[in-house]
Amino acid sequence: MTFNVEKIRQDFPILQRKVNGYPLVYFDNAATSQKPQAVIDCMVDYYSHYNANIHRGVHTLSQEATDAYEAARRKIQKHFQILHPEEVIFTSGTTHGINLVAHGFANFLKKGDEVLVSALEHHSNIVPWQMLCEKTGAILKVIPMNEAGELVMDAFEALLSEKTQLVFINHVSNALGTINPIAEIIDKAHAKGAAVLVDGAQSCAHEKPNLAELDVDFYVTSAHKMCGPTGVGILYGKKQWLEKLPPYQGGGEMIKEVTFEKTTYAELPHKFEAGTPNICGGIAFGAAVDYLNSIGFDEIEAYEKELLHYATQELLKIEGLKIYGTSKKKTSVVSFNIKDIHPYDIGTIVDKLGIAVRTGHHCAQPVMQFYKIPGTVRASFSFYNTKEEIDKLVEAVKKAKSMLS
Ligand code: C6P
Repeated sequence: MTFNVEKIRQDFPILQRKVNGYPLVYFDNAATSQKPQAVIDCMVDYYSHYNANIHRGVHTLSQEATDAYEAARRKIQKHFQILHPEEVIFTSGTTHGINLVAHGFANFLKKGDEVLVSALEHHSNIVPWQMLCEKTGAILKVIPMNEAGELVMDAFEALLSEKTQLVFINHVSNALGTINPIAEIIDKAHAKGAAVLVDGAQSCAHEKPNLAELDVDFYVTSAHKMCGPTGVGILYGKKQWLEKLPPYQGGGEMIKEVTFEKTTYAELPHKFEAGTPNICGGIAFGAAVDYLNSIGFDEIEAYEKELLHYATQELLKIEGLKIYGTSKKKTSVVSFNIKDIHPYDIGTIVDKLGIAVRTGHHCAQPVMQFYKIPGTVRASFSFYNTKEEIDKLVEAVKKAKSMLS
């Protein structure tokens, strides 16, 4: 398919709306992506025609819903190039997946063991591990970053040792857009016998990872970052890890047999899927994956690179504007500030002109502490954005600057 942004924009009904009297310019894609009609239709179809609980009923609706949910699991398995469908655990999102693994690792860690986190992480990939360390006496060490917002790989190698049990790292920094060298990190961690968890929340909308080839131990992401609904995501884990990890929650669906004396657990993936899941969300996640693949990840990557280049070039023409995160390897995120102006004020003024950006620490306070700033203005672009929209952002930021200086 040739990339036709105007045609693609028609797939997203929300892009037709106005905000404060101006056509919506949605540049908060790193927080959550917009949803194409195909995903919305899929959800309406589920609730209109075959809403039922799954894996439980012999009746037709339950069977249809179960089949659609399991078909979505296989679709997602194929998309992320995962070897076995039972290695795909449906979760409520990235945060849930990380907490599930951190909870399980309490069984494996002992006092003095080390776990490595990167300086670029979202709070979701910091706090659960701190809680784990408090519980087990393991030590959390931090892979530092440099001024460009890249990880210092020599320091990473120096931190790795036989004591390292686990490395957790995002593929892409949500605050800066830096793409981390995860293949290299996985290889080096494995050479020391450490397992690796990759947080794919910020990369999954921009590229298609090959998890089998990466040989990663755990991978987590959220559907809502990649045109799917909120409240659903996946945890991928290598079968041998998932079999070793204890269940995270107890309840219906995750059991083989329950007596008051003892409960035995269901096989994968159900062992980790207690309770009624987000059935509609899981099915719609499958529809989102289909949608993105129909556009094509090569096309998405190439187009977003153009947007990033253009936005960087045009924003830097504004005097006093500084971009945080200047790695050559970035997704389409521009995090910036203007000298002496609070990011919140810029965000508020551009919103009055219909432009949605995120302002603040982006749930990555350590990144802000590194730069000694309270936060940034973050514009994050998707394949349905245009250069004309970037021009509007540049004009709006200039206006904000003149009003606030
Ligand atoms: N980042 C952002 O504006 P959940 O909320 O579980 O779907 O995803 C959490 C999460 C974990 N890791 C990374 C790298 C993320 O970017 C996010 C979510 C959003 O940057 C909302 S805070």
